[in-house]
Amino acid sequence: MFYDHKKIEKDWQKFWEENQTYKTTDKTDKPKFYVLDMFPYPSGAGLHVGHPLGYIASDIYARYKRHEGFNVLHPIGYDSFGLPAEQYAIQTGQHPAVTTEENIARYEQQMRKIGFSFDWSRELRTSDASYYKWTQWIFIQLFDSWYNKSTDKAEPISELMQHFENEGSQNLLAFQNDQLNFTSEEWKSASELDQQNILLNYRLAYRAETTVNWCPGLGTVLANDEVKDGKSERGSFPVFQKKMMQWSMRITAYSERLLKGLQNLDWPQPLKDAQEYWIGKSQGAIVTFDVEDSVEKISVFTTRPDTIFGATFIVLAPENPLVENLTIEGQKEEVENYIEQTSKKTERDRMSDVKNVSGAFTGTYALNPFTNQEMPIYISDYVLMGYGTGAVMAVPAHDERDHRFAKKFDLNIVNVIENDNDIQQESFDSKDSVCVNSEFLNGLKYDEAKSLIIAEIEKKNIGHGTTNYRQRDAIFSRQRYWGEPVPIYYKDGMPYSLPISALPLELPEVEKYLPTEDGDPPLGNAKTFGWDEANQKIVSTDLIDDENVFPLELSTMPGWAGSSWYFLRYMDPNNKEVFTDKNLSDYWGQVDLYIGGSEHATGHLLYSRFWNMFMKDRGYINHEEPFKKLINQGMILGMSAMPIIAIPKIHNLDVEKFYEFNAKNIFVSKDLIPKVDHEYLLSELDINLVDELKDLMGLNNFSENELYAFAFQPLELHIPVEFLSLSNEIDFNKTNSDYRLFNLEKSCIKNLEGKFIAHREVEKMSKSKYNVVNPDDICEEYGADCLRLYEMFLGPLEQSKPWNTQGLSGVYGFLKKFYNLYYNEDVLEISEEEPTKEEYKILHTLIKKVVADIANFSFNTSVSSFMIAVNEFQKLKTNKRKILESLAIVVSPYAPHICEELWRNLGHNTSIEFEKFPEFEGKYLVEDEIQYPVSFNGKMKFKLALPSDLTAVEIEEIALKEERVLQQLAGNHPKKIIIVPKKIINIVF
Ligand code: ANZ
Repeated sequence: MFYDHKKIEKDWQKFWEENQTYKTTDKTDKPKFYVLDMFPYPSGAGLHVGHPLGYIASDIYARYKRHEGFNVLHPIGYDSFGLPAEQYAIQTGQHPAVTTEENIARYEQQMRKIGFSFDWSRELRTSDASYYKWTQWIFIQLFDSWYNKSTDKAEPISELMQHFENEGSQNLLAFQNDQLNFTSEEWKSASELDQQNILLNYRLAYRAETTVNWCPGLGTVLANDEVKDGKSERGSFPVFQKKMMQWSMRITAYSERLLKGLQNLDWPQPLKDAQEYWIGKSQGAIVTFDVEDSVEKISVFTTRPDTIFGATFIVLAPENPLVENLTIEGQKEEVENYIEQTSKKTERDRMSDVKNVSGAFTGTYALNPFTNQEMPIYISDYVLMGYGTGAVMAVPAHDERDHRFAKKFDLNIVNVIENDNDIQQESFDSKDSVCVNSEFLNGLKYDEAKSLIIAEIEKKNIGHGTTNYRQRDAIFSRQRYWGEPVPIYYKDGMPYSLPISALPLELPEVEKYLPTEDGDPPLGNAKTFGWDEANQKIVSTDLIDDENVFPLELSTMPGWAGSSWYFLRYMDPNNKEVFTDKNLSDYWGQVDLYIGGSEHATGHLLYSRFWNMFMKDRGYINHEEPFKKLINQGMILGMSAMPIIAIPKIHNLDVEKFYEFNAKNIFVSKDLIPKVDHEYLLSELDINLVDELKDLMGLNNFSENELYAFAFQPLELHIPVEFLSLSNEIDFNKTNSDYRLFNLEKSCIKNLEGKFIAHREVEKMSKSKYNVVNPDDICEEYGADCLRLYEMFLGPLEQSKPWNTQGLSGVYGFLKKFYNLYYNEDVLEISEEEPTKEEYKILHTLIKKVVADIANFSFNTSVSSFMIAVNEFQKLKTNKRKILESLAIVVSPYAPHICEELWRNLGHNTSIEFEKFPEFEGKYLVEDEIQYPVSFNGKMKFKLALPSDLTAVEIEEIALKEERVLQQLAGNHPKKIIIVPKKIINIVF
């Protein structure tokens, strides 16, 4: 029977849509299971075959869980705010909403073609006002909360105000920007503005001055990874470190919980390690140093207080506010120059540039409280302002960076730890080292010395033990258009949140998506973006008078805002009253399985854990961690195609020069390379071309032999993979119509059959490498079921693997064979007979394997098991209903369309999706016959089939009557018979 994948898939996709087969209900007695994919950013390029890899895996899992009787939530949506649509808008004037809409339509169409069992009725888009209304609502909750260290959770800001009212800042343990001290009276008599200022110090969403990468050329703040060598990656504009008022999220309040929570998550270890490293917990001490002839004091954070006897100088971050007061007149110029010079470097550059130490001397000295030695105070950019206190006590004998600095500036190096002389902090081994050079600590080991010295520091009242985290608060504002407006307005410069009733604060229309002439973000161009406080509505920007109508926040939220809580919205996506009904978030709870890329390790996955914990603190949901189990799918790599170029190997002539002279390229068909010799090339080369080459390169003085020595290598001139046949032959009809490759054919030396074979190389799949394979084409030619099976078949889910279109035909062949098991020629032929033991054995071997594979996310090995089983059934001409029905269910999570079709052909009129997954029965795998190898004097002569449940005595009895045994014995008497039941028969005579 012809396997008409196109018709079958179209029919079933229509059926699923019309019948809402995958619509999830919330009212059921079934246990729940939540399978989530990281939702895509709908880019203009559409999906390539690499994108659905994780979606196929999660879809198989979701379908399997439905067969197992779970109520499965398997939704999809779009992370649809973001930069590419905005950049496109800047270039073309096209509204980002329009581009986004078009891209989403394309994504949806592509995904529907692959037959995912998403509940499309729950689809959400972060750029829809009905969604971002709740993102803004969460922002306001964060703005209205503070973190109480005593209860270890976020609490409403009203409770903090109550505390201030009752006892001022006394007895308050909170996460805050600055340590504030005031009484209840002071609070009560403070002006409204002062009170708000105080509260801002505690809010979880707060505004503060932060050092950012400011790019005036682009008019925006850039993230660290958007800056390369002091310039913007896009446009190469200079980037400066600048202090700006920015919205931040107090994620640091959650550092310890984020760290602890990792222990109970079923996530890949490298991902947990990445989060742990990012959070970066360090235990140490804050120590305060007196400054000679000054009232100033310098606090440093150190993880190695045990080395304080070797602290010989102090280094401040160039931005440290102390620098100004501590710099003497004579050093001012040097210090200021240095500050100017380092302001161009990003923090990342500063941290990675460990070789080139630089700095400047302030001219003042601190005193080491333990040695009473003078410590010169320097500034250097290896000390960061945002970490610890922005100052270090430098111990050049035991810290590598301090050591380099001391060498450069000729400073004292005092060794205080034995066996720590390689000064590698990382290689510091607490077990072997002991303190030396100070009577106080001599002979002590690391841990003992550390506790002792911290106790001493505390006793001297010059510091205390402390824990520090590398993680910083997350900057939350972006000077961009295509993001969620921040629901804040300003009164006397102070931020106030909009009332909830005013949400959503819709993204206003603007004429230009660029910053305004005054340097305001693009929202500064909006004509209607003022807040009328009395009438509680958005009004014309012209009406802003700072009395009745106030300006709204002009920056928008970052990309991670919408993605930090979308998994909660899927539970109740259409609710207009709340972000999600509490009963529903209780029912669905954690995401049981989350599949997505490892690139989100420290961004999205940290932020969403933070928001989830916050929502729990405030009582909106009941679970602390959002994602119970997580899997990172690997990448599907592309097979790029490029021509092989012949490069003249002439002494004195380098390849660069060859191109500089604009010599014509000579490409050689790949299959010629092993055979090609200079003679051949010579005969193939157009003689004019040779002369031209010589001319161009001024090579007349070279002998022919020298000229025709060639090296061969692929040239980075990517040829679109769709221009190639399966045997990698380039179709010049296609290249000739591509402007980049217009002249390619003229420079090609083809093989004897007149073909030109390209070189293939594994690279990242990307539009820029012209190696992208579109899943639509595969669905068209081989079908979605084939694509799904093939993507799984490529290899273990977590690994990266190259795409190879050729492999599809094998899987397609399997599907045809599978389909035809149910047919005799063109007639569906199903027998109601009881299957044989052998048939049951094949089926149950398969069930066992597939169940174990799905549990281990080892989808690739299931596909080969399907192939083996179908081959075996085919050999047996199996057509028994009991086998074929189970087989269809077992294959259906992987290849749902074909299985639905077969299921219906078997006489069912409901979807196969909710059929119970066949249960594995071990009894079918028990061997009832054993093939015993029979050996004589140690040599195996033949095999004897015996029932598997015989005892040694019974086996011996039968064996000694066996004709072939008697023959071998040839009348001799056996001296010894060794029998191991189920294994061997060994006869010695
Ligand atoms: C003295 C010392 C001696 C240090 C020694 C290290 C080794 P982690 O583990 O990452 O927390 N440090 C403190 N604040 C800094 C800043 N703002 N910028 C750059 N470096 C800073 O690192 C903590 C250590 O890094 C601290 O301990 C301090 O140097 C330095 F043998 O103090 B140490």
